[in-house]
Amino acid sequence: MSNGTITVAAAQLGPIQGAEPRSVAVERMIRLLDRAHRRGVELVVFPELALTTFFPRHYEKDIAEADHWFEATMPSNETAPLFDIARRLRIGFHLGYAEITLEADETGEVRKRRFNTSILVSPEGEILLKYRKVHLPGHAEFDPRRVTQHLEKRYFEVGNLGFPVIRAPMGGLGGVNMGMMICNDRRWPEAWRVLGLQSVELVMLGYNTPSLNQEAGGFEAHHLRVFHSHLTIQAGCYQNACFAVAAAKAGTEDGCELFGHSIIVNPQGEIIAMATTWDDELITADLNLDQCELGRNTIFAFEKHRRPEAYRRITDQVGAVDPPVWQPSAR
Ligand code: CDT
Repeated sequence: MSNGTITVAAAQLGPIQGAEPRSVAVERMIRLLDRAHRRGVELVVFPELALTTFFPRHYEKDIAEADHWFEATMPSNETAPLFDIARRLRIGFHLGYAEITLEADETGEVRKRRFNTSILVSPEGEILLKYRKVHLPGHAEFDPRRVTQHLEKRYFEVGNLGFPVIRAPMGGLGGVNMGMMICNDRRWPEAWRVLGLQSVELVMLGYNTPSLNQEAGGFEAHHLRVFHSHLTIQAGCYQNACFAVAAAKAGTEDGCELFGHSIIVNPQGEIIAMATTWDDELITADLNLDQCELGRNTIFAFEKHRRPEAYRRITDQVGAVDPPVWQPSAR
């Protein structure tokens, strides 16, 4: 049986400055959608927090002072034009944004909750799937040693929707198994495997990654930052026999450099398209979903080869423990 081919794009965004309103970003995204349409693209992936600057670099003592970066509804007045144009062009899209919601927490208390969220929107303009970022990097309090803050742990709660996958029509195809992760999630093989265990064929992910790792004291070379980003996406695709479309925010935002290098990867782990600018840029590829079959039916036929009884530490334990120390046998 043929699963068919879908034409996809990663719509990398150049920098969005803190002072720029949503309407500027939305206009740029509409231009990219238009360009995508002219190239026959059926599904466009926009980055993480695509509507604003990467605001977790800005500290607010009172978290509520940061609420203006968040969306309380989707679509909102400002994002409705994006939904309208996509619907008119019959293009599906993936969008990352900061979500604020009044929702019950695990104790049942209804309160303001904030998540780093992405959605998948159908060519008819319907939200097919929502994901809330699970792996939140950075720190919760102002860190005076850092030149630039990374306050995701301050502004967002850990996502509570797991790693969902949905099968839905997309482009000319009757059904594509689609899942999402956001930025730092791509570095965690557990996230990929949870998607793989739901037969994901296409993983969409957006990211904002600074060129400088301040936790490494500036000693991690720029080329390694890009290498590690690509390495994790390529490994995730290969080990789970799926495609990925990874769209970056790029360039210098509010004085902080983001490294871009958006890519599209096939189930062999090969990069089949890559952005070469640090600006708004559309990279496209035709994905033949039959290419997921080889890995899925041979080396990564999960049902034949996985041994979950040997993986219990993965769900039972969070941090690493020390191994037992070898003792020389008594003579
Ligand atoms: N947005 C995001 O998750 N960025 C992280 C940078 C971590 S540096 C504190 C990433 O993993 O790319």
